[in-house]
Amino acid sequence: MTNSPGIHRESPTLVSVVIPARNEEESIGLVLDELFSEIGKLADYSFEVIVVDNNSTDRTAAIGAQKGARVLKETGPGKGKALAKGFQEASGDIIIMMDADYSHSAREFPRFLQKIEAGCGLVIGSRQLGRSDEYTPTRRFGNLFLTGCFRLLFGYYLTDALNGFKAFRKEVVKTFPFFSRDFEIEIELIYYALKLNLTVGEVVSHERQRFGG
Ligand SMILES: Nc1nc2c(ncn2[C@@H]2O[C@H](COP(=O)(O)OP(=O)(O)OP(=O)(O)O)[C@@H](O)[C@H]2O)c(=O)[nH]1
Ligand SMILES: [Mg+2]
Repeated sequence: MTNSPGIHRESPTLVSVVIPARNEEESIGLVLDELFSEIGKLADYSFEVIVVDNNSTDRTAAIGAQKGARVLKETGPGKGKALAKGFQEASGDIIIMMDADYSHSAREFPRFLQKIEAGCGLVIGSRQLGRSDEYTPTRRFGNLFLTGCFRLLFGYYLTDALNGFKAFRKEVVKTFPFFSRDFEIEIELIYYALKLNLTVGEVVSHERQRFGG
């Protein structure tokens, strides 16, 4: 981070940003423009940016590459499969995953990274704490239900387990094979972090309205 007090490093920590994207040509350029601008301010880290596309029928992959991301193609369908591919290819010590629809902002990266530096193995951006422009009652209920389950099963209080804006240490995705096809990968990630006895934390995160269809 820019001039973070007390942090002096020999070489910057590598962070891999993994972005699953399917038919996001309207937003992926904006997301990457904001991202490259923000990471330029974080001097204590270096970044690799990976967009994982599968079966897009629009210009998502072309725009991703043109903006400077490494674009991977996953043949199997689903966000879960795309993320697993990105995790496999990521070489950072820390991985940040975020959506391609402009809901998540790289401006929030410092919060996530600080929480990891403070000892968390996995950090979730919480829309419950940071509010959302597109939280529906069904989503809120789903999240509250899951929150309750986690509390009962693991004694953990999480306010927004399902958010796709997360940061974690590489062990979380380099130790076990992933089975999820779709959005259940959010739970698989938390499960693996807990299995590794890592601390799971949350940061305030604001969800913007998705940009484009
Ligand atoms: N590669 C890939 N990415 C996907 C797939 N399905 C969804 N995504 C991406 O995963 C992220 C989250 O998907 P969204 O469609 O935004 O899901 P959501 O936020 O629950 O729903 P919205 O309210 O429509 O934004 C986005 O970046 C999508 O492009 C898929 O099959 N393959
Ligand atoms: Mg979305």
